[in-house]
Amino acid sequence: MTVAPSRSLRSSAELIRAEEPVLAHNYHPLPVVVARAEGAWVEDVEGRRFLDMLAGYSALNFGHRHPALIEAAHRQLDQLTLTSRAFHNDRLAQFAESLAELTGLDMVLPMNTGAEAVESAVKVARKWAYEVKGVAPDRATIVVAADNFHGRTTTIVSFSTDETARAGFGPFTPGFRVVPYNDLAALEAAIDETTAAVLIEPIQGEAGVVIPDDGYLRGVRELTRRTGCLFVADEIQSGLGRTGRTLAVEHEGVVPDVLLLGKALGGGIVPVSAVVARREVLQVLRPGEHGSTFGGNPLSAAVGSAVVELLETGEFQRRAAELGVVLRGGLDALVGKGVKSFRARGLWAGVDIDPAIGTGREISERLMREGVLVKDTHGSTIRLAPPLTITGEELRTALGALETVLGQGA
Ligand code: IF1
Repeated sequence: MTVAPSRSLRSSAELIRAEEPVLAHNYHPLPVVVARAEGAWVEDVEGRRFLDMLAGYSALNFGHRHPALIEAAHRQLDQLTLTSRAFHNDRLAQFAESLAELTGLDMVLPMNTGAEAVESAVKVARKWAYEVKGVAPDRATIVVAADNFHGRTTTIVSFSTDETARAGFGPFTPGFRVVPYNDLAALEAAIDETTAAVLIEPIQGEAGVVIPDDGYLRGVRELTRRTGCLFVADEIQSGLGRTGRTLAVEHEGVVPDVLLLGKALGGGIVPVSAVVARREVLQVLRPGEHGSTFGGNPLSAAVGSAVVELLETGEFQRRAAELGVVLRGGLDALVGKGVKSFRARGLWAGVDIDPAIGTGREISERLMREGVLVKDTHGSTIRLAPPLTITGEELRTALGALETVLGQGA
C-alpha cells in the first residue's frame, strides 16, 4: 500500500465524492475538505484559507497545532504511547495532580471521549448513591435538563429530549428524570430520596449556547447540597477557558461535586476526557469495576498535562474574556440587521439569524464562501466558538463576513 502523500493527489470534489459510498452518513459536512491548519486558520486541499469559528466544537481552544502541545505530543511519541492501566506509566500522576489542582477537586478518572466521561459519571453517581447515600439497589435516579446534550451513547440518548438523537435507538436506559433547564422549582420537585445526582451543562451548548439566569447554578449547588445528591457539571464544551474562566461554573462561584471535562483537554490532538470529583465520590470505584483501554494513556496524559499548563497561565481565559467583549459588541451591532438575538459568554455565542434570511445551514454555506467556517445548531441558530488564540483582527474579520452575509438578504 502506498504511503499517503503529504499533499492530496485528489481534489476536494473528488475526495467528497469518494467518501459517499464508503463513509457512514451520520454527518452532513459543509463542502470543504481541510488539509492543513494552524492557529485559527484552516486550509483546504486547493489551498483556500478559512477562519475556523467552530474550533472542533470547542476542542481546539488553543488553536490548531499549538506549538507547546505539538511539542509535548512529539516528545511523548518518541518515548511511550500506551501501556494500558494494567501497569503504571510515568505521565499519569502528574496529569491527575495538575488537573485536580486546576479544578479544585480531589480525584481524577481519566477517560477518552466526552460521552465516556458522562457514562462514567452516571455509573459512579449511581454507585455513590447505593454505597454512600443508601438508595435502594437499582432505584437510583438522575435528574437532567430538557434540551441537554451529553453525547451519543445509548444511555445518554435515553435522557435526551431531541427526537433526532433518540429515534430508532431504543430500548432506553431507565432511571432519568427530565426537568426544564433554568428552573429551580422544577428541579426541586424532581429530587427525592432516590436521586443520586443532578447532571447539567452550566451553559447548554448544542441547545444554542443557552445561558441560565444568574443564580441558577448557585441554586443547583444549594439544592443538591441540601437534598444530599451530587451536582454533576458537564463542562466538556463550556470548560477550559471558553467562557472567559477556567470553568463556566466559576461565573457563579460554584464548585460541583463532579466535573466532566473533555474536548480541549486533549489539545485538539488526542481524545482526552476526565471525571474530576470529590474523593468521597470517586473512591466508590474499586479495581476491576470500571476501565478503558486508552484511559490515562501516557500520550494523552502528556498532552493533557501540557493543556493544564497552558490554562494555569490564565492567558486563554483572559483572552476569551477580553475578546468576548469584541464578539458581543460585534453581534450587538448586527441585531436588527439579520440577527434576531444572541447569547454570548467569553468567546462563545449562539446567534439566532432571522429565518427570512436563511437557515443556519444556508448561512453557514454563505459564510464558507466568505472564508469563515461555522456550524449551525438548530433552525437558524449558528454557534460561534473560535480558538481562544484568535486575534482581535481575525475576530473582526469573521464578524465582517457575518455582516456581509446578512446583508445579502434571503
Ligand atoms: C457530535 C453537538 C456540540 C458536549 C457536551 C458531552 C459531549 C459533548 C456538553 C460528548 C459533545 C459534540 C459532539 C459532536 C458535536 C458536538 C456538539 F453538536 F453534538 F452537540 F459541541 F454541541 N457533553 N459535543 O457538547 O463528547 O463524546 O463527542 O467527545 O456528536 O456531532 P464526545
